[in-house]
Order: sequence, then C-alpha cells, then structure tokens
Amino acid sequence: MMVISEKINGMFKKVGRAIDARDVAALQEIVHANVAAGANALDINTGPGRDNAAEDIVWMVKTVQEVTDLPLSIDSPMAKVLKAGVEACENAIIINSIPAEGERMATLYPIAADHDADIICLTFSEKEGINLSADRRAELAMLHLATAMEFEIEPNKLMFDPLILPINCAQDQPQEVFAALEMFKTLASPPPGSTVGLSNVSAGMKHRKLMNRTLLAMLCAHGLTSAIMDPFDVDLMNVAKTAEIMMNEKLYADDYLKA
Ligand code: THG
Repeated sequence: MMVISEKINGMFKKVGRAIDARDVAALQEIVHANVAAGANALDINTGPGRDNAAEDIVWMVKTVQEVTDLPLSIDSPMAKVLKAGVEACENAIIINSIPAEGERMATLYPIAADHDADIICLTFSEKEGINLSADRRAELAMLHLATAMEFEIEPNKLMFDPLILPINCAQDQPQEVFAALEMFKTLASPPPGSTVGLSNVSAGMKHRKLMNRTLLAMLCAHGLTSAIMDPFDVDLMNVAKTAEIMMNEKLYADDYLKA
C-alpha cells in the first residue's frame, strides 16, 4: 500500500503560510516530518483560491525535491497548473489527476507520456455528476485505459480513483466504490493500481479518524493499492500495514508494525 501524504497542501495553515512567504525552511521542515512519518509519496497541492497557482506549485515542487527523492503527486484541477508542476519536477511524477473528459484527456495524456509520469485517473466526469454507479465508474476506467494505449502508456502507470465523497452527503457511495475497485482489478493484467482521497469521507465531521481508519481497512479488502492520506495518524498507518498482512501481501512477523 503506497501512502501518498495529503499534508503538503496549502489548505493547511502552516503550508499556506509557507507558500505566501516563500519560506523554504518551513516547507522543507514539513517535508522532513512527512518522510519520517513513513510517507511513500507526497501530494503537492497549492490549496484553493490562489491567483498564481502555477507559480506557487512550481515553487513548492522545487522546494520539496531539494530535500526528498520521494515521488511527487502533482495535484491540481487546472491543466495549466499541472503542466507547470510537472515540468518543474525532477523526482518521479504522479499526475493528480486526469478526469474522464475528452478535452482534458487530450491535453493531459501527452504531458504524462512526455514525462513518463504515473497518472491518477478519475473515474467520473463533472458533466455526469459525481454520484456514479460502479458500472459507470468501470466504463470510465476503460476509457482511460484506451486513451493511455493511444499514447503508448502502459496500464501499470495508471491508478484509478473511484472518488470518495463525504459520507454525510452520500452514504450509498462506499458500496459503489467497493464494487468499482473489484472491477478495476479485472480491466488489465497485471491489474492497474488504485487510489483515493481518504479524508474526503469525513470532511468536517465528528469521529474523523475513526471513519478514515475504518474505510481504509474496507478499501484494502477490495484491493486498494494506494491512498492520499494522513501519515501522522499512527493508527491509520498501522491499519494500512495490518491490511497488507490480512491480504497476504506481506509475510507476518511479530514486529511487522516496525518494518
Ligand atoms: N482524489 C485525488 N486527489 C485528491 C483528492 C481525491 N486531492 C485532494 C484531496 N482529495 C485529498 N487531500 C485532502 C487533504 C486534506 C483533507 C482532505 C483531503 C482534509 N482537510 C481538512 C478538512 O477538510 O476538514 C481541513 C484541514 C485544515 O484546514 O486544517 O480533510 O479525492 N486524486
């Protein structure tokens, strides 16, 4: 299970202030803490409401990669910002994300191919709304696979994101997500990867950590291969490690939590 830290995000006050002040030391200290907590990759996101998000993300990427070789997940809904972030990135790249929409795919797939990037493929399109059935999500995943093939991108570069919605708005969605994850695994051999924005499920709610931990265990049972999540939640990290044992992906040893 690849842990992509959600914490290098301008939505968090410390990161937002570091971006505003171009405070290299402050951002690098946060990066060091994430690496020490066991993150396997870092999601780089300027946060909402920035007028110069492209410049901001370039500064973030350059600042972060000075102190870590971890893969960077360049996260923006704006193609221009993604492109700028990707072009500044010398570490391994994850493009976060490409939605299942013709125009966005036509712009972003060539960029992914040029930079040999992994891709988080959203299995929804804003045009259809986000409350989609598992079947429709799998169809959109197929569209991504076909598009990737056109650009000679191997299926193992793709991570399908079924989209986690806040549970207080969409309580029927986890069932669709579980079914979608099962279908994603059958779409290529070896099976393509998957990821989620785990904390979406509990945004603004009580019992956040309990909900994130429980959902992660359930997603792992359906074959989830990575998550954008909080590496500082030690119990959550331990759920991820224990799920690997339960799924027979890692061999049990008494001290498996330390490994
Ligand atoms: N899929 C993909 N990428 C994503 C998401 C996704 N990137 C963004 C997001 N969703 C994942 N990252 C976060 C980061 C933080 C939170 C949730 C998801 C979070 N923030 C607090 C909140 O909303 O309550 C606020 C934090 C603060 O202001 O202190 O929970 O789904 N591909």
